Amino acid sequence: MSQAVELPKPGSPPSDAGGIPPEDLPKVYRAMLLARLMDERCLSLQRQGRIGFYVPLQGQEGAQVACAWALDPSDWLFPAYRELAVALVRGLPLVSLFDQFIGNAGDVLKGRQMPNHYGAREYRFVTASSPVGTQIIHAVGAAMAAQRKKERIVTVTFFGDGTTSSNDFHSGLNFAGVFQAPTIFFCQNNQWAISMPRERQTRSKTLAMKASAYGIEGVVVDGEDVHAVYRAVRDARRKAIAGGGPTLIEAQVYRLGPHSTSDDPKRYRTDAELAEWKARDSVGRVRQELLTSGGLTEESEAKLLESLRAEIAMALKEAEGTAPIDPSTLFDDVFERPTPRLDEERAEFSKFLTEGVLKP
Ligand SMILES: Cc1ncc(C[n+]2csc(CCOP(=O)(O)OP(=O)(O)O)c2C)c(N)n1
Ligand SMILES: [Mg+2]
Repeated sequence: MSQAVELPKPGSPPSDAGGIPPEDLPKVYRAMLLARLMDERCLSLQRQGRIGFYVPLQGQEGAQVACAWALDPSDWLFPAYRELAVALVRGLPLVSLFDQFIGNAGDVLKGRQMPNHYGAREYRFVTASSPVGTQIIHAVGAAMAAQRKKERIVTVTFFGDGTTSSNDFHSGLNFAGVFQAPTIFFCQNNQWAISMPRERQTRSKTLAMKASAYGIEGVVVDGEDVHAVYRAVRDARRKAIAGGGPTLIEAQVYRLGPHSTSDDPKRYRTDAELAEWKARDSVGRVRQELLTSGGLTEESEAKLLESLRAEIAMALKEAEGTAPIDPSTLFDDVFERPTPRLDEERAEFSKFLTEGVLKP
């Protein structure tokens, strides 16, 4: 494994000064555990054929929760497909996530996205982008709009190491640099772009250094250290709001699981590499910090796990009990007002659904 920066040794104590407020740390840990349990559940649901597709996030919980913790609910988020923990911190209800995974009548996206491509306007969490990097230019555009409207918000876009090779990454950073857009580029360098290792992705020593070509500040943080991530995002947000422009943050993490439910990482990486990163896992580090400070005991943790599992099971039960989406809703939202031709097509389709015949 080639590392761009020196990471702390496994088991190192987390950095503290100016990190996550101590009173928030139990809530941060709860969010991290919820994300991990949801992740396990969604993987098994896909294996059982109850959802079609899922993109796991294990190993990236700390970076995601700490980043989301440092933001304001008024900030707009432009995620890729792996940001489940960000969505949970934002407040997207579990049941609405399951509704989207299943594509039932409760799905706010009306079954028009692939499973796992959730989003919710209400939480300023834009629908996940699958073509890598497209969300980056959207985030910069939204930040430029906010800037013109004098709104004191930032936009945050999430993407991976591989995405720093996409055209949209470079276009986005260039515009953001020129216009000093209040955007935080949050890159989770999880060391792999499917089966392509980080060192074969680019000759750049770090991904953060790519920012300097666009006149933007780039910083590298240990993404398994929630305090370091929180500080970096909080500082980047303060700077952007004060008119200081964008920041590219490279959070060094590791994808512990497969790229997606269609991937088998055993085919391209070693157990030794996995073990090395597991020892640095943010979940274990925050757990240790809380056990040491007395913010958590083995008993309180067991209770917490039980209640989170129950919360997930309840939401899943509700979503699985919701009716399938009505296929004729596919004619909704095509135009602001339906046209006569669209109404005719809808009627024809409804007849097909009930009688199984289409007009010759
Ligand atoms: C424009 C485009 N090219 C290729 C793909 C296929 N693809 C899906 S995910 C992925 C790897 C992305 O890696 P990275 O940016 O590191 O994010 P990660 O999946 O590791 O979180 C690729 C190449 C795609 N979705 N979009
Ligand atoms: Mg990656």
